[in-house]
Amino acid sequence: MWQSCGHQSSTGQGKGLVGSNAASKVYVAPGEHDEFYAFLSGGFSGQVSVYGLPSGRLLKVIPVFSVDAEKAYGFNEETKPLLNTTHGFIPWDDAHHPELSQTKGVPDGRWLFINGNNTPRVARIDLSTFETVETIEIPNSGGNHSSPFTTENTEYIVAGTRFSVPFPQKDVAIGTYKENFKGALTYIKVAPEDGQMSIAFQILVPGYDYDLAHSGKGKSHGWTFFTTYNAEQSHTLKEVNASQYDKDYIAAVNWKKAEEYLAQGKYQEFPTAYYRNHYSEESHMATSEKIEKVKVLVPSECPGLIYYLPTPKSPHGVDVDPSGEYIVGNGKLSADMSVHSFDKMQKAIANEAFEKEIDGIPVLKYEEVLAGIVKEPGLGPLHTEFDGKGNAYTTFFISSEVVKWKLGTWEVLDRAPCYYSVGHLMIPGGDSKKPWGKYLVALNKITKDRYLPTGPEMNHSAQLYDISGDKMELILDFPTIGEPHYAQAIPADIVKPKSKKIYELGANKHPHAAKSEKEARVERNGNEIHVYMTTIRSHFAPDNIEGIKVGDKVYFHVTNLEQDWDVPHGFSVLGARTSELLIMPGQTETLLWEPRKEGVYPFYCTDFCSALHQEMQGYIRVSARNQNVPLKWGTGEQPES
Ligand code: RUQ
Ligand code: CUA
Repeated sequence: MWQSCGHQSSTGQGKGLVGSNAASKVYVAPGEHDEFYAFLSGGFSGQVSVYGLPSGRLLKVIPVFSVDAEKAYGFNEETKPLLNTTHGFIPWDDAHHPELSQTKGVPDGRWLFINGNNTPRVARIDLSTFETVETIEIPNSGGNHSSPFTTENTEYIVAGTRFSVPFPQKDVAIGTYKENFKGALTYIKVAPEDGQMSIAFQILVPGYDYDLAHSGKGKSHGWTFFTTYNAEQSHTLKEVNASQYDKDYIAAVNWKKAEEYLAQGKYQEFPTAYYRNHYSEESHMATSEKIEKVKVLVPSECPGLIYYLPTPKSPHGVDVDPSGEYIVGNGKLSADMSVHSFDKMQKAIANEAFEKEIDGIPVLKYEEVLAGIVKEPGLGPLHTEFDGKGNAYTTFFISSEVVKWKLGTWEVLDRAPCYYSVGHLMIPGGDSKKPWGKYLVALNKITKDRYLPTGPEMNHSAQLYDISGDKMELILDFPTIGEPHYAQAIPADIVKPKSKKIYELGANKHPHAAKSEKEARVERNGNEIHVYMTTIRSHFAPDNIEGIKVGDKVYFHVTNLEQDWDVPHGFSVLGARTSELLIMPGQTETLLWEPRKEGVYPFYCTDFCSALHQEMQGYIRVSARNQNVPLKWGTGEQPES
C-alpha cells in the first residue's frame, strides 16, 4: 500500500493543486472494489450512470428515459411500454435528480428514483438488477423539476412543477398567465413491499415556478419543503421579470395533514390522464396503464396544509440538515444565505405570525422563521449537502466553488475552487439523516481545459474531494455522461449482497419463452411469425429458418438458457430497423423484424460470449409473397419439420 504523507490542502489556484497523497486516496487496485456506488444523473442523456468511488470507475449506464441501443432499452418489445406517455412513445427526457429510497431517514439500497423534467415523469430503478422497472407520468405539470426527493421511509416521493401551466390544460392566451396558470405539487405513494408508484394526491398552488424540494426528517418528518421562484408570475423574459422581488418562497407542506384531509374526503377529483408503466421481473415484460383521475387538495379548503416561508432571492435548492431543524434556502440571486428553523416555523404557525395570505396559503413572517444567515459565502448558491458532523457544504455557481460552513454559528470554515461552474454537489447520504461524510463530489457544468480536447463538445465533469479533515482536498477529476445535475451514493456493502446474478429460467413467465431447445419453434399466424428461439454457448436454436415472406412481421422471442453470471447473449439480424437484443441469463427478449426484400439474411450473437462466439450465427430465408416455400426450421443435419 502507498503511504499517505500528511494532509495537504487543495485550495490553490490555477489547475487545482492536488496533494501528493491524492493518488493513494483514489487508488483502487485492479480486482479490488470501490467503497461506494455513486449514481449520477445523465441530464439530457436521459440516463443514470453508476460510478465506483473513490476510483471514478464507470460501472454501468442505466437507460431510464432514453432509448439505448446497447441494451435494447426502448427497442425491444418488452421495454417499449416503459416510455409510453399520454403524448405517445417518448424516446428521450432530461433526467435531473437521482434519489435513493430511505428507511428511517437512511438510504437503504432498494431503489433509485429519478425525475424526467421535459415530459413530466418519475422513474424507479431496482438496485438488485440496476434496471428501470417503472415510470409514471405526472399530470397537470409542465416540467417536473422539484423531484423525486423522498420522505424518511419512502412513504412518498414528490414532484413539483417547474413551469406552471393551465390547470387543467386548456387553450388560453399566454397573457392570461396570472388567472389561468397554476402549479401542482404531487405526492407519489411508494408501496413499501415492492416499490410500485401511484399518485396519492396533488396540491393546487399559485402559478410560480417550483424548483427543488426536500422532505423533513426527525422532528420535521411529515413536512416537505419546495422552493419557488417567479413569485412575480411573469411569463416572458423571466431572467428580468422573475427577478424583481427581493424574496420568493419556500413552500412548507404538511403531508401528514394532507393524509387527514384525504381521509376526510376533503379533496376534489379532477379528470386527467397519465400513464403508469411497470416492468414485471416474472414475465420480463412491461405493461402500460392509463389512469384518468387525480385527487386534488386546494389550500383554501385545507387550513394548515401549506405555508410560505419568504426566502431571498429566487432560491434554487432547499436542503434540510440531518437533524431536521435547519431548512437551507439557496437564494441564487442573494448575497447571503437564509437558513430557516423548523422549531421557529412551528412557533410562528401557532402564533399566526403571518405577513399575508396568498390563495389561502399563509405567508409566515421572515424574521419569525429565520434561524440564521450565512453572510456573503460566495456568488450564486445552488445546493447544500451535509457531512453529519455539524457542517454544511454549499455550491456556488458563479464563483465556482464549494464552501464549507458551520450549522448554528453560520461561519465559513473553508472554500475549494471547482473546475468549473459547479451545480449540485453530493456527499454519500448527504441529504439523509446519517451522511457518510468522507467524500464530496462536485458536479460541474463546464470542463474547458481539464481534459484532452474533443472538438466543440466537452464532457461535463465530476470532482472528488476528501472531506474527512478540516480542509477539503481535491483528489480526482472524472468526466461524466450528459449533465450530471445531482447524484446519490451509498456504501457498496449495502447494495452489493443484493445484486442479482441471473434470472432463474424456471421462474421465467414470459408468454413467448422457450425454456429448452425442445421448445424452440417457429409459428405462423397470418403474416405474423413468432420465432421461439434459444441461446446457449455457442449456438441459436433454431439457426436455420425458411418460409418467411416479404411483408411478414417476424418476432424473434429469444430466451437465454444460460444460468451463469455475466453470460448474456446478443441477437441481431441484417436490416432490422431497431437495435440488437442483449439477453441476460434466464431472460426472454423480443425483436421485431420486417423483411422488405427476398434473400437469405444472417443473424448473429453480438456479445463475445465464448471461444466460439464468432460461430454463433444463423440464416433466415425470405421469399416473395407469392412463393410457396413451406415454413421450416431447425439446427444441425435434421430439420425438425
Ligand atoms: S438542478 S444544478 Cu435540476 Cu440545480 Cu441541476
Ligand atoms: Cu453468444 Cu456471442
